[in-house]
Amino acid sequence: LLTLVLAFGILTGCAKNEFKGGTFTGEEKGFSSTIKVEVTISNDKTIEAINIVESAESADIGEVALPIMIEKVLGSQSVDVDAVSTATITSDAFLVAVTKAIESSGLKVSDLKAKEAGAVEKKEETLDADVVIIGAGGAGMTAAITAASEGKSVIIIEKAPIVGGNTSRATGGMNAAETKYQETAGIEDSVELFVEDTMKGGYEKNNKELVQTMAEQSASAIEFLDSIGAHLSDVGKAGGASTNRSHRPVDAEGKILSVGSYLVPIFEQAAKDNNVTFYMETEATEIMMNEGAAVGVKASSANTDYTINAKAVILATGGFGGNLEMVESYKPELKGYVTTNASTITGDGIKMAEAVGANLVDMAEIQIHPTVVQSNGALITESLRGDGAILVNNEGKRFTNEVLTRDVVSANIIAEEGSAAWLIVDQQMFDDSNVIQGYVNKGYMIQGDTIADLAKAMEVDEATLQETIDNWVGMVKAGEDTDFGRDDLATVKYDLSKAPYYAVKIAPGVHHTMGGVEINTNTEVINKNGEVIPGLYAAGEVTGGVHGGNRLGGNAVADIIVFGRIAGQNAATYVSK
Ligand code: FAD
Ligand code: MEZ
Repeated sequence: LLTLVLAFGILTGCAKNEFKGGTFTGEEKGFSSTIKVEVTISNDKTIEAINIVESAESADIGEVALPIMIEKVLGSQSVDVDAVSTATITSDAFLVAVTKAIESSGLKVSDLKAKEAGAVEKKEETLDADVVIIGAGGAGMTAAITAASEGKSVIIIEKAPIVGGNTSRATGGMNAAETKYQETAGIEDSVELFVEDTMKGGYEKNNKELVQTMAEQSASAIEFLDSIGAHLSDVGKAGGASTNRSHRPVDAEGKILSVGSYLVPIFEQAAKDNNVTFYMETEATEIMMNEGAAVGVKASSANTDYTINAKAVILATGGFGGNLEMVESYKPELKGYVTTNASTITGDGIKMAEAVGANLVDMAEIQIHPTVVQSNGALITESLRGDGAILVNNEGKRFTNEVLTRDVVSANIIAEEGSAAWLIVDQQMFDDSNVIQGYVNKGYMIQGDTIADLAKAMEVDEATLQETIDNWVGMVKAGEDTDFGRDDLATVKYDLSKAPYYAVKIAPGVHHTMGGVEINTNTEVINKNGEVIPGLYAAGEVTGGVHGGNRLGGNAVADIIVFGRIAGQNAATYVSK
């Protein structure tokens, strides 16, 4: 949830033909930070230099804010400049995000330099904890809260400048069955049905015991979230689910919120309240072993090399969807795809675990998500389709059941002309969703006062789009999708009958890495001989097996909370022995 206040201004005193950027501030719910940036742009619209005047706290803020600022620059100024200055970027993670943001906005980057680290002499420091956790995403922080609330001393190491990882990006919701929120809404569901849907969605390649554990403990995971002040009270539909089980937060006015940016500040606060110690911008490089058991972690920050002695280690580093080289090495056909992932999600935990003998499973099972903005990898949440948004092709016609599993919807989009499609929502959906309002504010969606206006903006045939939407409204009213057999039209939340309309052009992008470190239902890491590696636990996207050949939307947040709790609990028990 990012609200940006742009305070943009051309710096005065520049020589003629020289342009320098301006400053802006960003504010994010739960914490705030300020970034001040000077940008130098040459007359061929190459960014010659970026000077971060004040250090950025958040790579994500940079990813969103910088393109907006650059757009303002290029939109409000004829850029006939020829100035070069040296860039000073204070954080490598931020540099990566900024570079990605600039490139995705269609500009060239010619001279970005990371601050020279040369002069800093590194210290060495030894730390001790009962449990050390690598990665402050959803799985890591859930494990931390759980182990710390058992009275254990917990250190969590995070290589990014902010907590949250991919969890901060999670949008649509968290799957859970037999919850009090489903009961209140009169939704019938069961653990068995949740298991069945997940196994079917994963082509039965999933580790069924892990799936059973996730489904059985999903309702208590929702209770756990309630206990720390996170209430996922609205229940929507995700692709491949037989019923509504995607739990999501709403604001005081009942508007739907993104699940991840809602949860992460609550996790962070709960962890701090339980005396968990965070080491930020600190990268774990090695799991320390003694006589076959994990006994700590080596890690490094800009000025310190750490040896962290611990009685148990929990890996929670996420997957490798932000490392497109690694993605390509396991699945060459994904070369050239954009990614929805944060740039820090690079498979480090998988590599560290493999180095100490862990078995890896399902590494080639990598998911593409159907609805991704191609200029920057921004995900357009599947929950919009679950709520009633439709997909149309370049002719303005529907071509798929929108709530099939995401691998199938992706394949159906790829089969269309241009391998892309449009997702359409109406004013009612816009009014009820902070998420959609965010997409419009970020410039992802175009608007039309009427269907004809929207068709013009999309450059599709007006009569065809009109017919598609009229037909859809009629089918929702009748409760039956006679075109593509979508089976939820009797209960779908919105019918697309209220103008104005909004559309976003999308195509598939790399989204989730289903493979990773093998674990058992206690989250203990398994070695290549099928034995437990004592003291080593893993939870979340770093693991493999839960999602098999295709993850269902909403199942990753269930995975990280359920297995994060199990990892925290079992690590605490192990260190007490
Ligand atoms: P992450 O949250 O990715 O956290 C891993 C952390 O480890 C990161 O902070 C990273 O910086 C850190 N780290 C990595 N390597 C190191 C190292 N060497 N040293 C120190 N720290 C390290 N799933 C759903 O169920 N529902 C959704 O609605 C949903 N929406 C999504 C939307 C987007 C755009 C994306 C990308 C994913 C979405 N997912 C969703 C998937 C889900 O968000 C992730 O699978 C899940 O959050 C992963 O959580 P995690 O804790 O395992 O890892
Ligand atoms: O589980 C997911 O990845 C998910 C629901 C994403 C989304 O479309 O919101």
